[in-house]
This record gives sequence, C-alpha cells and structure tokens, in this order.
Amino acid sequence: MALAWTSTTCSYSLTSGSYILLVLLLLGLNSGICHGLGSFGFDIHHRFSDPVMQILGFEGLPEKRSVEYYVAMTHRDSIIRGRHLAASNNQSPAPLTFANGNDTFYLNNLGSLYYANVSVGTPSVSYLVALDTGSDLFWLPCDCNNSTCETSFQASSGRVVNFNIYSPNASSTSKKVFCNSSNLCDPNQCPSTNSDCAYTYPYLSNNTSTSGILVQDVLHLITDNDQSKAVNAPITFGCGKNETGILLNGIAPNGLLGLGLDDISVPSTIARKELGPNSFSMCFGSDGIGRINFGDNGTSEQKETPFIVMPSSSTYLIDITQINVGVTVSKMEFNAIFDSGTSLTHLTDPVYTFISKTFNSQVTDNRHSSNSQLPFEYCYDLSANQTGHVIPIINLTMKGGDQYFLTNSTEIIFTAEGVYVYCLALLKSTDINIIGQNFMTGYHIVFNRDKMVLGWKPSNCYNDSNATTPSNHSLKLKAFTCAAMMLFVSFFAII
Ligand SMILES: *[C@@H]1O[C@H](CO)[C@@H](O)[C@H](O)[C@H]1NC(C)=O
Ligand SMILES: *[C@@H]1O[C@H](CO)[C@@H](O)[C@H](O)[C@H]1NC(C)=O
Ligand SMILES: *[C@@H]1O[C@H](CO)[C@@H](O)[C@H](O)[C@H]1NC(C)=O
Ligand SMILES: *[C@@H]1O[C@H](CO)[C@@H](O)[C@H](O)[C@H]1NC(C)=O
Ligand SMILES: *[C@@H]1O[C@H](CO)[C@@H](O)[C@H](O)[C@H]1NC(C)=O
Ligand SMILES: *[C@@H]1O[C@H](CO)[C@@H](O)[C@H](O)[C@H]1NC(C)=O
Ligand SMILES: *[C@@H]1O[C@H](CO)[C@@H](O)[C@H](O)[C@H]1NC(C)=O
Ligand SMILES: *[C@@H]1O[C@H](CO)[C@@H](O)[C@H](O)[C@H]1NC(C)=O
Ligand SMILES: *[C@@H]1O[C@H](CO)[C@@H](O)[C@H](O)[C@H]1NC(C)=O
Ligand SMILES: *[C@@H]1O[C@H](CO)[C@@H](O)[C@H](O)[C@H]1NC(C)=O
Ligand SMILES: *[C@@H]1O[C@H](CO)[C@@H](O)[C@H](O)[C@H]1NC(C)=O
Ligand SMILES: CC(=O)N[C@H]1CO[C@H](CO)[C@@H](O)[C@@H]1O
Repeated sequence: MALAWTSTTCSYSLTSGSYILLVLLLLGLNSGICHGLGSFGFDIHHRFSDPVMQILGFEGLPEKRSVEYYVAMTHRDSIIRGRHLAASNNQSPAPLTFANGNDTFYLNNLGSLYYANVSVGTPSVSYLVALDTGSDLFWLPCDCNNSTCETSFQASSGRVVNFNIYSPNASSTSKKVFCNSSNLCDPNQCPSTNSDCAYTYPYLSNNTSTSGILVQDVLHLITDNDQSKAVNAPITFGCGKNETGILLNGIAPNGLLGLGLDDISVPSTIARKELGPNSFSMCFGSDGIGRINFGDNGTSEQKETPFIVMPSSSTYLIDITQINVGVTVSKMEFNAIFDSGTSLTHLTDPVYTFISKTFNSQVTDNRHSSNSQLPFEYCYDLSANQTGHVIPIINLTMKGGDQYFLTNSTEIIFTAEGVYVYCLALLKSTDINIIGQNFMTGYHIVFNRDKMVLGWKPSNCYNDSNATTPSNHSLKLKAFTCAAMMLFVSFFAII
C-alpha cells in the first residue's frame, strides 16, 4: 500500500488517522418510531488522535480511509472499475446505481461510515453522502453556511476539502413540496396550502437533527450494466438548512441518504416509480470499498432471514435465535437492527455479557490491564513480535436457521500508551440491539423489501471467489503482518 508508513523496527506498517469513531446512532427517531428507545451515547474525546499522530510523525502524510484517500481512490477509479464484476445476476430490468458509480467508500475520519458520491439537480451537482439503513430521510446541506451546516472538512494534514451545498434556486428541476403533502411536514408551520413543507428530523444520537424544508429534484441514477443508461428519479428530500449534534462534528457532513422502509426513503421512491424490483444491496468490503445497487435482490445462494415487521418501525429488524462463540453455543433469542449508519455493533445484556465473557474465556492472549480510555471492554495485549492472534469464531444463527459468521469481530488498536491491543469490537447497549457496520464487513447484503427478507453472502465486493469464508476450525487465525492495518483509537467529542 503506497500510503503505508513503516516503523523503524519494521514490525508493523502503520496507516495513520484510521479513527474508530464511535457511536453514530443515525437511527431515525421520526414518526414515533423510537418511543421507548432512550438515546444513548458514549464518552468520546478528541484529544488522542492528534498527539498520537504528531508523536509518530504522521502529520502531512495522506491518511488511508481519509477524504484524501478517497479522492485518490477516485483518481484510480479506472483501475478499480477494471476489476468490477458484472452485477450479481442478470436481472432484468438491470439494477440501478448512482450516476457517479456504484462504489461506496468507508471513510474513517468521517465517522467510520460508508459514503457514496451522488449527483442531484440540473445542472447536476455531486455530494458525498453517508448511507444509512437505520433512517429514511435523504437530506443534503442546503442554502446554509458554516454556522448551521458543515461546508468543508479539514484533513489532519491540513488540507481542506470543500463540500457542495445544494440550493433549490440553482437547480432548474427543483420543485416545491407543499406542507400538506408529507407527514414529515410540521403542521404548525403550514399557514397556507401553498407553504413550503418545514421538517425537523431527529436522530438517536443526542441533540442530533436536520431541519429545513422538503423539496423535490432529480437524483441521477444509471443502470448498472454495460449500457449505463441514465435514469433520473424524482426524489423528495430534505433541503437541510440547519444541522445539529454529531452532524456538525464530521459525521455525514455532506448529507445522508436514508435507506429505510418508510415511503420517503430513496429505495421506496425508486420502487414506487417502478424503476426496479423493490430490493437493494450494499456490499461492505474489508478494504473499505463497497457497492450499492437498487433493484438487486441477490442470488439463490445467499442465506436469508425474514425481517421482523413492527408497526411504526421502518428499520431492518431481524431475529437472532442462537449464538456460537468458538466451542460454546447458547440459544438466546433477540431482535437487532441492521444499521449501516452505526459503525459499531451494540448489544444489550444478557447477550453482550454472554458473547464477551465466552470470547474472553477462549482467548489465550493476556487481557489488557484496564484502561478507561479504550472504547471496548475486552482487549488483549499483542507483543511486538506477535504475528497473529487466535480468536473464537462468532456465528449468529438467524431466524430460519441460516448462520451469519462475523468476519470482523475484533479491531486492532494502538493505545495512548503506545502499545498494540486487539479488542472484541462490541459495545454494551442499555436499550436496543444494533448490528453495526463493523459486523457487515465482508458481505454482500440484500435488503429485499418485496419478500421482506435480509440476504447475505460473503463477498470482497470485487468478485465472489476471494470472499471471506470461515475456516472449519472453531478458532480463526487473524494474521497481521507488515501490511496489516493498525487502527488508532480516536475519541471524538460529541457536543
Ligand atoms: C446523551 O444524553 C444522556 C441523557 O441526557 C446523557 O446521559 C449522555 O451522557 C449523553 N451522551 C452524550 C454522548 O452526550
Ligand atoms: C458497478 O459494479 C459492477 C460490478 O459490481 C460493474 O460491472 C459496473 O461497471 C459498475 N458500474 C458503475 C457505474 O460503476
Ligand atoms: C463525485 O463524482 C464526480 C463526477 O465523477 C466528481 O467530479 C467528483 O469529484 C466526485 N466527488 C468526490 C467528493 O470525489
Ligand atoms: C450564515 O447565514 C446566516 C443566515 O442565512 C446569516 O445570518 C449569517 O450572517 C451567515 N454567516 C456567515 C459567516 O456567512
Ligand atoms: C465560517 O466562515 C467564516 C467566513 O468564511 C469564517 O470566518 C469562520 O471562521 C468560519 N467558521 C467556522 C466555524 O469554520
Ligand atoms: C430563491 O429564490 C427566491 C425567489 O426568487 C428568493 O425569494 C429566495 O431568497 C432565493 N433563495 C436563496 C437562498 O437564494
Ligand atoms: C437549528 O436547530 C436547532 C434544534 O432544532 C435549534 O435549536 C436552532 O435554533 C436552529 N438554528 C437555526 C439557525 O435555525
Ligand atoms: C429476484 O427477483 C426475480 C424476479 O422478480 C426472481 O425471479 C428471483 O427469484 C429473485 N431472486 C431472489 C434471490 O430473491
Ligand atoms: C517475543 O520477544 C520476546 C522478547 O523480545 C521473547 O521473550 C518472546 O519469546 C518472543 N515471542 C515470540 C513468539 O517469538
Ligand atoms: C459458522 O457459520 C459458517 C457460515 O454459515 C459455517 O460455515 C460454520 O460452520 C459455522 N461455524 C460454527 C463453529 O458454527
Ligand atoms: C484472489 O486471491 C488469489 C490468491 O490469494 C489472488 O492471486 C487473486 O489475485 C485474488 N483475486 C482478486 C480479484 O482479488
Ligand atoms: C476494519 C478492519 O479491521 N477490517 C478487517 C476486517 O476483516 C478483514 C478480514 O478478516 C480484514 O482484512 C480487515 O482489515
């Protein structure tokens, strides 16, 4: 990897600025969905990342998985495109994707989320939006300046990346949305039927919301086949004039695309326009590159589990019936939300304690002596010459019996004390269970809204032959070498 830096001892190659940015609970709170779901969050501080990078001399170097890395990736796009697969099956009509491409990008310093480059309006303007299966509204920063939305992002190298800001006035295809036309419109701000639809859309993270007016404009899509035929989908979305909370802290700074079940979401709109089957897929590659396709219902080889239908909930809720941690099996039934807008997995007790204690009992490395600054409870020391770590395989059995194997149950972290640890990348929740994006790595995941099933299949997002598959042993060896990825914990202040 050209961007890697090798330490003088050459034990590891380090990629800088790979933040594990915690707790991005971008779950829609709208329409009473989340009654009874308290908000929760974690103490996150910014102070580590920069000192760590200064000490190690990373300042000025490009960061893997940073915006700069992403920009570099787009320049190398032709190389990546050359390796693309044909769509997963020869579906007719062809699946759709964003006009700027079906690549999605894992950006660590923008909240450890997957982003896509979408284009909207006439003339078409591009936005780097976070993809969130845990909420419904698509919104863009709109007619705002840096007092109420983020207009730029500063990489730790100092380079400033400016974002595009949407303006209905600047797009000839923008249309007004009237205040009686959506249940998202605030009835108190509807003096006449001619008025704009004012909305406020809150997220589960504390004091985090977007507000503004709903507008309609075209989202530029293309068919994901050889023809790349343009399809302009009229979409109702939020002209987000005022963002608050974590949305002003580097999470989804250039807009967010909700992929939930509600009518307002982009997949729902595409399905209503009969532009394709009512299903979409996301692939989460372990190299940080993914894919998104609308109208993809997967393949017959994929494993599946039904979505749990809850009135008033538009999230992708599934039922887990059994957990295997290495040699230990436990029948425990619980629901969890599949949420690409939350970077880490959060589970409540007794599941959290079962997984972590059982994991701990089967790990042979020394538990890292308690350090309140680590985000995870169970961390283990890695000695400088250690070439791998052996961890128990974790499998979740979904309703219906299919197993979901966790390809990324641990994260390697470089601590403030300057040592390496690996941690079970799981957080304890007090209210809801969320399968976050870290547990989706290595899968092509299908959100089939027609059949109301979740489908999954191991994939590296380039082709399926090199996909991650579990070994037959109950223990999995995760080797890390000079080329391995080292993650720095960075705690990010939530105001
Ligand atoms: C969120 O709000 C709750 C209740 O006010 C508080 O206990 C918690 O610390 C807050 N979390 C964050 C990250 O600010
Ligand atoms: C999308 O990905 C597929 C394979 O996954 C590839 O064949 C196609 O060229 C890509 N399309 C675009 C527009 O990037
Ligand atoms: C998004 O795609 C457009 C068109 O390919 C490109 O000009 C733009 O730079 C991309 N945006 C980012 C943030 O890379
Ligand atoms: C930001 O926009 C607001 C409202 O449009 C305006 O009052 C304020 O002066 C602007 N601030 C800057 C720094 O441009
Ligand atoms: C916002 O923009 C104004 C004018 O460009 C600048 O003076 C100010 O420092 C910016 N504020 C922030 C918080 O970036
Ligand atoms: C958009 O155009 C309308 C009508 O011409 C005008 O009233 C409004 O101030 C404009 N908005 C912006 C943000 O320029
Ligand atoms: C932005 O929204 C927040 C929360 O709804 C509100 O407190 C604040 O006054 C709004 N700011 C502006 C400039 O409208
Ligand atoms: C996808 O949809 C097509 C047509 O609607 C159907 O024939 C096929 O069986 C579906 N595949 C899966 C995996 O659901
Ligand atoms: C690692 O190095 C230490 C001392 O530097 C040594 O005691 C230990 O045996 C080595 N471990 C392995 C697995 O080589
Ligand atoms: C875990 O799940 C995978 C994929 O379904 C399966 O092949 C493997 O046998 C399972 N391993 C255990 C220990 O249950
Ligand atoms: C798949 O793995 C093989 C062996 O590791 C490697 O040679 C090949 O380049 C990989 N193919 C892709 C597309 O990554
Ligand atoms: C972020 C992260 O740790 N990704 C890892 C997920 O697992 C794959 C395969 O085990 C690794 O290659 C990634 O580095």
